[in-house]
Order: sequence, then structure tokens, then C-alpha cells
Amino acid sequence: MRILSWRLILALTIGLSLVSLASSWYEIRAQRDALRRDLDSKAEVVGESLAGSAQLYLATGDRAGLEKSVDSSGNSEHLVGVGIYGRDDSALVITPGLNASLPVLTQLLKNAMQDNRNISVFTDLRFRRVHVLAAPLHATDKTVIGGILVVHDSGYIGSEIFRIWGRVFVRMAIQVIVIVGITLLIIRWSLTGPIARVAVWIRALRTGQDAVRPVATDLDVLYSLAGEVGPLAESMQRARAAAETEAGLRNANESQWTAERLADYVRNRLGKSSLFVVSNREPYIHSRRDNIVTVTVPASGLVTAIGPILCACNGTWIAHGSGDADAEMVDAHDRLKVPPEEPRYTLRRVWLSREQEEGYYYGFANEGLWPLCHIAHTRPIFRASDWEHYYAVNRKFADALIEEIAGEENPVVLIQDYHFALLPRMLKDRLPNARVAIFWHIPWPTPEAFEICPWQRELLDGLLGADLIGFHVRAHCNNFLYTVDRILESRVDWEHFSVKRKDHLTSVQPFPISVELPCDIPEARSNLTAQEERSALFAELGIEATFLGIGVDRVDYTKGILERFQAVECFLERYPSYQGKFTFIQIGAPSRTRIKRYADFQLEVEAEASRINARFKHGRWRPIVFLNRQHNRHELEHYYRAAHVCMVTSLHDGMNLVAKEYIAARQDERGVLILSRFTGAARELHDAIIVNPYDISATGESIAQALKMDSEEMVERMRHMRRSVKEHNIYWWAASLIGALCDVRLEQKGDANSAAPDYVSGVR
Ligand code: GDG
Repeated sequence: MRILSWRLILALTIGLSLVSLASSWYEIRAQRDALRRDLDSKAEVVGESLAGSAQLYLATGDRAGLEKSVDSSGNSEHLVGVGIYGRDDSALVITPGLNASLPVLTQLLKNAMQDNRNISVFTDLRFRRVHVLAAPLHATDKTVIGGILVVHDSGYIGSEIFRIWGRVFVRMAIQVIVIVGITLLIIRWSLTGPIARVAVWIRALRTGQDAVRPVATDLDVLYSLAGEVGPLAESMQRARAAAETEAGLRNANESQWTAERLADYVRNRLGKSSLFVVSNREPYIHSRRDNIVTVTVPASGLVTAIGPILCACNGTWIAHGSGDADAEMVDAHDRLKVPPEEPRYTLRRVWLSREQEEGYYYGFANEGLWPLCHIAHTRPIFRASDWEHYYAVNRKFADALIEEIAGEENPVVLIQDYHFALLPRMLKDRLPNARVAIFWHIPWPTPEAFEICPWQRELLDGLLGADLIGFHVRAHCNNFLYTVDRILESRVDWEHFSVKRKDHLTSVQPFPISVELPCDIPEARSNLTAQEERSALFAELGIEATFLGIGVDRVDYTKGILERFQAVECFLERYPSYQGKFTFIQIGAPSRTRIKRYADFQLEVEAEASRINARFKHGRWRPIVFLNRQHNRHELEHYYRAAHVCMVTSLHDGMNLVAKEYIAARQDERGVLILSRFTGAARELHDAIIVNPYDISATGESIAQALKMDSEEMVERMRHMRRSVKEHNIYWWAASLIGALCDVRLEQKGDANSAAPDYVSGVR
């Protein structure tokens, strides 16, 4: 930096001096010419005023008049002297200051008389710089009768020019000092300062100390660079955390799944095969706000788990392009590289018309299959037109997949969820060499419940095109196998949990989905205690309370939100000492509001919260706070860490990630989870307080149990649950699923004894 400063000072000094000198030189020349012209005309005036009296003298002999005007010309500034000469160069009158015998002057006078013209020159006279005007004198008939010399001292012009140059140099020096100074200050503020701050920050990151990213104003021109350093630093921190975790686990003789381990595992398992993921929701959504395109990542465990795998093996994710700026971001084949900050895999967007989205997504999937698969007493609606759209959209995704897969020898395809029940068959019929799995994120109902679907056979047949079907828990697998057994012509193998139909074997296995533990994410760590987090939240919401319960859900009728509110009411009724002290905050992200049942349900939730609040509220205390908006992940973490108790009271739920997120957030090993027995999570989290959400009074009692639980028991329960979630995290889930899919043997035709793979074999 010091060399840069010196170079800059030198370059600026030379540059500014040259510019200043060049412009001053022109100015000074003009000044000098003006002074000279000035002197010239002064000499002319003197010459002309003398010429009249000289000519009169020569004509009439008026010497007194001549001498008088010679004397008065002596007042002219800088005048050295004047001389009046006759036709024969004889001096008639000469002032004392003028040495008229100097040959230069006589020669000039001669020339002027000879040529009959004025001669005006600057010359040196005895080491003195002078201006000489030599002019002829005329008789009335215009003949030359004599001459006149007017000599001025022009040395003052040189002195004046010298003074001006002096001023120029002083001005130039001041200019150079000011400009160089300002430039150095700007460099210090905008370059060396920020560089020094970034260097301190990077050093702290490199050495693993607590590193605080400098704020934007401190970074100035390096702000965009910091935008790149930030993710780099995060990757470094993650890598360091992963390495530390790995080392810790090696010591503890455990093996925890991390994003890095998953990526490495999947790379090895896939070998030369490419991975294709299909889901309705895309991992990156481009939207236009105020004419600026922004990208958002939907808060979903799927992106967390599948992202690193696709990055590791340069795979392809095919999804519905739902953002209003999505079409602007893709190439001619509807593809783009993601993640945006470090492109590693391909996102292929599939476009759906408004009618298709209505029929396939809102209609068949969410008004038909969703209530069909959840026992929540909302009647499924099956419309033939929705089914047609569902079929057409599945076909559209199949076409897109075939296009993407073209040329791949043994592709591996992972399909997500109930939006694509027909896709496995459509794909397998056209690409028998593909390994195809579908993961069903919601429960599978009993055969009797499923039988009400008019397209039950088509759905089952579509699903059985897959080599592997995954559910969260064994009970859903069993329901599925019973359903197939009852509805389709096939052979169900209860020993290996598989179905053989038309010579094709489908393995049906449980893969309980999970979450990422925030201790793996450095920025998720909090320095606040639960008590401090709580106080901050209450202050933010403008309420007064001591105990905090929370619920986090999409506003969906399967989540048991009304029953939860009623349980809170029942608890406050039975334990009035908690009135004024216990507040339940429900975070309710609006969901599928274009469907009437969801819009109605939203109103029901609001009304129930208002009813209970009206009954109990006093002062700044409220029993229920319903926050009916989408929150970001960071905000959710905040609520999880602050709550004494988290209530998950779904009437029916495939897994329920909120239960696991609450546990993952509780690094302090505190807090109590109240969990519905009808969630998949209840099969793993035995240390939660397990409730039947339909039993309002028992659920209310569980709140009292949670708040009164002694701290030792609370910590022990939470520690057990954290160990379970840590061991079976989202990376473990993805590794299990892909491992099982890679284990599938494709040459199963006619091989009646081929055993279905057990998902746990590869990834323990
Ligand atoms: C289906 C199955 C299965 C909620 N509000 C906000 C928000 N959330 C996040 C939660 C959680 C996710 O949404 C909800 O996941 P769940 O598992 O609880 O429920 P579903 O959405 O119904 O998911 C379910 C799951 O698929 C996975 O297989 O477990 O059984 O029904 O992650 O945190 N996230 C953000 N703002 C909110 O306001 N960012």
C-alpha cells in the first residue's frame, strides 16, 4: 500500500504540474503580449504628440514649442528618452536619458526615414531591455523631413512576467498538495481502511476466532467482494464445524451424517449414474419486485437435504416454475444452473397453465389426495376434470424428465410426493433402465379409506412403476401394502415388504424424514438465554406474560390448531393461577388459501383465538397470539428457543418437522414437546408428552405437566430426543433413501426370490 501511495503521489504531482504549466504558459504569453502591445501604443502616442511640434519646428523654427512638448513627453511612464532628428540625421532635440549615438538607434532611424514607415522593436541597449519607436516626420506635402526616436524601458515587462510565474508555482504547489491529500484520504477511507477491516475479518475466520462481518458502510467499495467472502466464510465455517463434528464423533465412536458426508456417500454410490430429482415445489424461485428480480429459497427440509447431493453429483432438479420471473432466468431449454451464488447443478423448470395448476395442484392433489390420505374428517373432493389435469401434468413432467435423461445409461430418479403418483409408471415404461423411487410425504390411509378414490387403481399402478416407494413410518408402508393387496392383482411379499406386479418388483420401506441440527449452522447459534429470548419476544409483541407455549404450522385443518387452542382454554380454566402468566403464540403461515376449505379454516382459527382471548384477556396479557403470516427461518428459531413448551397436535401427520425443529433448536437442552400420537414423529420421539389431540382435556392437562416438569426430567427428555434427531437427521434420511435406491437390482424380471433391499444396510 505504501508503494501504491508513493506511485500515486508521484504520478499526481507530475500530471498536475504538467497540466498547470501548460495552461499557465499560454496565459502568461498572452499577458506578455498584452504588456508589449500596451507599451507599443504608449510609444505611438508619445511619438504622435511629438511629431506635430517637431514638424512645426521644422517648418517655422518654433524651437520653444518643440522643447516644451519634449519636456512634457517626459511624464510618460518608463520613458528612457526621445530624440528629434533632421533629414540628414542631425539631432535637433535629444533628452538627456537617451544616448543618441548608439548605432542601433541611428540605424533604426535611418531605416524608418528611408522606408517612410514607423518601426517598433524590442531590443537590448547596453544590457537594458528597451522598446524603440523610430518614425519619419513629414512636411505638408508628405515628404520626409526628419525623424523621431521614442525609447521606453521594457524591463518591467520581464519583471512582471517573472512575478506571474512565481504566483503560478505557488498555486501549482497548493493544488498538488490539496489534490494529492484528498486522493490519499479517499484511498484510506475507501480502500486501505476497508481492506484492513476485511483482512482482520478474514484472519478471524481463518483462525476460527469469533468473526463479525464488517457492516456495509465500513466496507465501501469492497462491499461486493464481501458478498463473495461471506458465503466463502460460511463454507469454511461449515467445513470446520463438520470436521470438528466428525472428529468429535470419531472420538465418541459415533457417526453423524453431515452434508459433506452425504455428498461423498452419494457420489460413491451413484458411480457413473446421474441423479434426477422431481418435485412440485422448486428449490429457487425468481420473482420480480419493483423491477428487480430476487431469488428466494422456500423454507423446506427437502432443499436442505437434496441440494448438497445434487451439487456433489452435478444432477438435475425438475420442478414447476412458479415464480413470476422464472421464465426470464432460463435458457432455451428451460434450464438454469443453481445455486445462484455458486452454480453446481441444473434446475429444469416445467411450465403449467393456470388451469393445470388449479386442477392438478389445488384440485386433485390438495382437495382430493390430501384429505384422502389424512384422517381429519374433511371429505375429499374428486372431480373428473382435476384428474385429467393431474394425469396431463404427470405426463408433462415425464416428458421433461425423458428429455433431461436422454443418453444416460443408468439414471437414478427420485420423485417427491403425492403430486406425482402416476410418474413412476410413465417413466419406467419408457426407461426401464432407470432406477426410480418415489417418496410419499403424507400418510397412507387404510384400504377402506383409499377405496373411495375413483382412480384408485390408476394411482396404485402408477406408484408401482417405481422400484422403491418410501413412507415416513412402517404403519404407512403396511397400509399401502394392504391397499395394493386388496385392490390390485399383485403379489405382496410381507417378509421383504415388496410388491410384485407384472414381473416388476417394488420395494416399500420407511424412511423417517428429519431436520438439520442448527448446531451445524454457525449463524444459528444464539448468545441469548431462553429467558432473554422470551422477554425480547414479549416486548416485541407488546404483551406481558411469564410462560410461553408455541405452535408453528401452515394453517391447515390437519394440524389440530383449533383443538390446541381449546386445550389452552381448558388448561387456563383448570389452572387459573396461570391466567395472566401463560401465553400461547401460534405462528400460522397462510397456506393453499385459494381452496375454500382452507380459507374457511383460516377464519375459524381467527374466530376461536378471538373467542378465547375475549374470555380471559386482561391488561397487556393475552392467552393466545395468532401470528397469521409467513415467518423466516431465523424468526422461527427465535420462537423455538424462547418457548417453555411447543405444541404439535396434528390430527394426522406424515411426520411433522416442527416437532424435530423445536428439538434441534434447543441447544440448551430445555423445553418440553407436546406431541400428537397421530404424527409420524411420535413413533421416534418417545420422550415428548404424547397426547391424543381429540382429547381436549388431556391435552390441556399436558400443558400443566410440561410447565411443572422438574428441570432434571426436562433436560433428560430433551437430551434423549436431541440424540435421536442428531443421529437420524435430514442427511441420514437422504442417504438412506438414495442408498436403498442404488441397491435396487434392475434385472429382477422372473427372479421370484430376489430380496428387497433394507434401507438401513448401507448407511448405519
Ligand atoms: C409434509 C407432511 C411431513 C411453517 N410455518 C412457517 C414455516 N413452516 C415450516 C416448518 C416446517 C414446515 O414448514 C412444515 O413441515 P411439517 O412437516 O410440519 O408439515 P407439512 O408442511 O404438512 O409437510 C409432513 C413433511 O411434508 C416432510 O416430509 O413431515 O407430515 O404433511 O419445516 O418450519 N417455515 C417458514 N415460515 C413459516 O411461517 N419459513
